[in-house]
Amino acid sequence: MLLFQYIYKILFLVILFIISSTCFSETISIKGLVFSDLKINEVFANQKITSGYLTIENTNKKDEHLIHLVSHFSEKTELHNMTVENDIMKMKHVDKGITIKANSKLIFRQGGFHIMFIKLLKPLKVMNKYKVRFTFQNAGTILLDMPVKAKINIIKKKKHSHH
Ligand SMILES: [Cu+2]
Repeated sequence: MLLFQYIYKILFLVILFIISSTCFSETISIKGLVFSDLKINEVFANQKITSGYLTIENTNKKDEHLIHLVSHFSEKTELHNMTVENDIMKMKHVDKGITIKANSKLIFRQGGFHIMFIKLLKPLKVMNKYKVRFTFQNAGTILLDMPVKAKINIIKKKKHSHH
């Protein structure tokens, strides 16, 4: 009897794990653009800023240009890039947008391109999804749900200085 209960519990956990992992690894394909690995970094206590990441694959035969971003949960949403100048990592606001060449991928990552959500207007909950409006030159406006993910590694990170 007890053994069965135990097996059921394990089975339940395995199913839960599969469901949650597939939920968070979804790929969205719109107008030849494939979006994956969407993520907003967890926000701690009184933090009023956070970053977002994703991968955009351009499967079209034409170059695409990501021009503009808007969200309802932050006063400003900007495209940023990290560059190294004289051995110092600097963050730059990419105000002219980013080109995603035909048949290539743009990967947002820590230490590279990222989305900066500035002056958060409400607390963001881990596991919840928040809408972000992406504007592309060819594909137009695309609304994406970006999930907030907990930071798993508690490795000391260099402070990402802001503005
Ligand atoms: Cu930034």
